[in-house]
Amino acid sequence: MLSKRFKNVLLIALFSSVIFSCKEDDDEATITPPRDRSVQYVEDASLIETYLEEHYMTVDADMNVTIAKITDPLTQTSIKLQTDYPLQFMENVDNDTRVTYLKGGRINDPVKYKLYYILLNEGGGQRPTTVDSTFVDYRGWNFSNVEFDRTSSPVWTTYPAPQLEFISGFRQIVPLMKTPETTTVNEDGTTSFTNYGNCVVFIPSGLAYFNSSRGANILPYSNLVFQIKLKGLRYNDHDRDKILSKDEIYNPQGDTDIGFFNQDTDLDGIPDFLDTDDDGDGVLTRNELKIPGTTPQQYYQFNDIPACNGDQVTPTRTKRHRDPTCF
Ligand SMILES: [Ca+2]
Ligand SMILES: [Ca+2]
Ligand SMILES: [Ca+2]
Repeated sequence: MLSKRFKNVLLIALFSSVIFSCKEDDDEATITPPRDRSVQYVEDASLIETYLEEHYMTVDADMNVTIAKITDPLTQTSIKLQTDYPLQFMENVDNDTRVTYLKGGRINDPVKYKLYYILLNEGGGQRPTTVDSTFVDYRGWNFSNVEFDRTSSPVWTTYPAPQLEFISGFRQIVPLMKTPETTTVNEDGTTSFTNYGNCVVFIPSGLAYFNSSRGANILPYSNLVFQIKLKGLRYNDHDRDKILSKDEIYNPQGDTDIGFFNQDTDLDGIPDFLDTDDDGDGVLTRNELKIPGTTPQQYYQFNDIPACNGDQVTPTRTKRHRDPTCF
């Protein structure tokens, strides 16, 4: 049963890129056993603070960032102290890497990470969630400021994509940005974007490749820097039940799990956004969303889904597709 349900997920097209946490790279090496994640993070957190204190950044006309070691403190202000592009951070960030896509399948990582970032521009369009497909330009470099990857044009990300997922620290920063305000295809076939999300993020190794390497410039336990530009977005409906995945998250504050994987209406282990029958009553969610008497068949939009018998949703009466007594 599980494999049948997951087939939907696996049908999603996969896109390759160096920054996927791919397990098949020829130049990958993994140190085992891995270090204790909490111990490693103490070291990484210190290295990140030092990096932010000992480096400065310049931003060119295209809002591309270059970071270099401070050589003249009189003219170069550290990333931490400069005020043109304020350094911000998210606290208590969990590692959302998955061992399985079942509820409770998050990687065993107790660390509450601090994720530093600089939002160069928020963007004027729509905001993705961590499970939506995004169209991104990025550049990545290590703490020696050696670049290990850059896109020449935007690439699509997708999720979940077993074996090919973007690292946790990358995916969790993208929802801070919005897509372009306008996207224009020019006569010469190129595409122009205005007012798009643009940020720089400083990722501790625990939210990156941890004990694995990726070529010569990402050694095990490397903290990484990415500049990311959000150029496009596709809101996913992973289980094709006609409810966008971004709406299949009801309780983002989980205790054993987080975000989309914490909501499992019928407690069968499959989170709602991957479950074709959310309430487990044997009737597919998409069939519970049919509006009676419509030809061709119409479906309720998420916000309009009623409780049973078309009744109003209240704090004690849930939408009908999550009520196992209603089909
Ligand atoms: Ca869905
Ligand atoms: Ca379920
Ligand atoms: Ca159902």
